[in-house]
Amino acid sequence: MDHREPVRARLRRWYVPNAVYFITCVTRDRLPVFADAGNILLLRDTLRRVQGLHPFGMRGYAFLPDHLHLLLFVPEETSISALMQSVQWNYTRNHKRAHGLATARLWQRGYWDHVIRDEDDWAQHLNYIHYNPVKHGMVRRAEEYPHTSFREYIRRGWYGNVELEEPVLVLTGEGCEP
Ligand code: NI
Repeated sequence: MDHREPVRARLRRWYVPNAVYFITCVTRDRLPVFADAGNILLLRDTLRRVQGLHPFGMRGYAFLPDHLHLLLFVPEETSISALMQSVQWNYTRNHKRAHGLATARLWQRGYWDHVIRDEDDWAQHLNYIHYNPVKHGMVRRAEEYPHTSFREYIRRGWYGNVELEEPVLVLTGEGCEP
């Protein structure tokens, strides 16, 4: 499958209120926008600001150089597509401002989403997110990568002392691979 066309590959999109979404979005032409720690700070700031416009709960994240994985609680009043459009649009605006660019096309169009079905599905996707930097060869152990929610989970004791290993269940479906 072509990972660059996650949205067009899906003909229909539906909206589930009060749901947790696993989201993957990819930079345009795999540009390593988030290899720059300053851009990751800008992204974190953008996400916080967008939260004021389209309320959501951040449940997990991995910011990789050329794509993002997010686990988001989306309350009834928020539309996931409006939320993700806002994240991409506002990040681009902030990025242009920060780097003094007149134009910037930073995102591959759209994003891929999956509605979390149950607790097992939740755990599987959360582990997938936290293990992702290892999967992509960025680090050897999940805790070595600073731009995921893994350390916060550890700090809060939500993982106990268990070392994160590669998830046993492999995610299938479009858009998971990035
Ligand atoms: Ni990935």
